[in-house]
Amino acid sequence: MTSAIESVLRAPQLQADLRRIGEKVLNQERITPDEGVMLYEKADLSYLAALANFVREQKHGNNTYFNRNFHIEPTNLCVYSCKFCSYSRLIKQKEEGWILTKEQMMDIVKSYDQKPVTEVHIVGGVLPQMNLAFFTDLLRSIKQHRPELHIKGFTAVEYYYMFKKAKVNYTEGLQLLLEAGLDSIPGGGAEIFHPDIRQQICEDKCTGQEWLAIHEAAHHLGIPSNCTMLYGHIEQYWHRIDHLERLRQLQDRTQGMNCFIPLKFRRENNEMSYLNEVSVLEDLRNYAVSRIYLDNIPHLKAYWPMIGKTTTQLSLAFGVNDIDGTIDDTTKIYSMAGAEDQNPTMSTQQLVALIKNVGRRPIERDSIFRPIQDYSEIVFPKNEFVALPVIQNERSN
Ligand code: V47
Ligand code: SF4
Repeated sequence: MTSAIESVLRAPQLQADLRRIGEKVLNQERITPDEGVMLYEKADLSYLAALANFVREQKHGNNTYFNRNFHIEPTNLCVYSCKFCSYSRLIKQKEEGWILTKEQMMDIVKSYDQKPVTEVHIVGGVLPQMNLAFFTDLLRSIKQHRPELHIKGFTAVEYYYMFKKAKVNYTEGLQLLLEAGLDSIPGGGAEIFHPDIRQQICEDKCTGQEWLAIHEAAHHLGIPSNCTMLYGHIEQYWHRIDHLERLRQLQDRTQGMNCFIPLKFRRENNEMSYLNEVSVLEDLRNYAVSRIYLDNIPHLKAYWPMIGKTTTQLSLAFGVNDIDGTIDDTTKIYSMAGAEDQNPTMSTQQLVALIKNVGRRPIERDSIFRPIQDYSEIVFPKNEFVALPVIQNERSN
């Protein structure tokens, strides 16, 4: 039987340079930066889908992952002034924001005591009082209260600021947080690494090189991380490829990144509201090229609170194999920036249905992508969570 990729490669009208790229993908060879740009600029969406889906199925078959998580956003005030961020305007405009105390954050953790969540994702604005000592204390308290809860905490931007203030180097700072209970690092703060764009959209926070160096230091300490790219604003395709190339090179050195998450620029309530948002077709194109280009990063995530549930379903045909988690209405980053879902939350049952409805296999995973439960054969009783035996020691890749 001919696979989808083999049939698109045989299409007589396919341009020779695009066919060569497709053959490379079929042979599992790496594509070059110029070929990456060419895919963005010239390839049909259907061609990209065939190539990206091939890569996705080589890596993960039909498996589509999600987890059960909640967020803590310690503050929505920030000393930095990223133009795309709906948080940063708050300090300038002296609007009311929130700053949570450690006790308030522990109350959020405790409110999940009876719930089967596996991960807390901590990310927020940057403030001087939220320093290294404050966060090591918070992590210790979370681990004391619920040792098995995975803490995915703080972007490289937050680390850069807190380590500088504490006068420690990246390794020393990360080591202190690791000892306090940090388990992994989320992918935020990467935006677009290229200085020409970074200067225009977020000039005062850490550089692309500093972001990459912090993740590299974490990987050397055995702390895994994710990575992101903020796309669909003033960047051009070659800036996106430059970004993906820097991530691919880091991953070649360390193999420390689990997952890449493209983040679509949303325009409400920020200083870049004059821009239009890119279309769903562009979102899908971007997922596909990312999947093809990042041959060494195992997982590609569609973050559903940002792009919405329908595009998330579509993305599963364009290379995506992970859709993040239940979230439980605990993040405000995207609802403040104009995402459709103002109160993002999905039950396990809804996540499973979203995946099954497009013919994929729903698997609950832990934070480092080890399978916990295969939901493909599970029928949910109405409005009930079913506790089931877990998959033992099986890795997803
Ligand atoms: O770095 C801020 C982005 C990021 C906007 O690692 C915006 O699993 C679009 O990194 N439009 C933080 N994006 C969130 C983040 C993240 C999210 C989900 C999962 C993971 C993970 C990480 O949010 C920031 C910035 O790139 N952001 N404002 C905006 N208007
Ligand atoms: Fe601060 Fe992060 Fe927003 Fe930039 S993106 S202003 S660093 S919260």
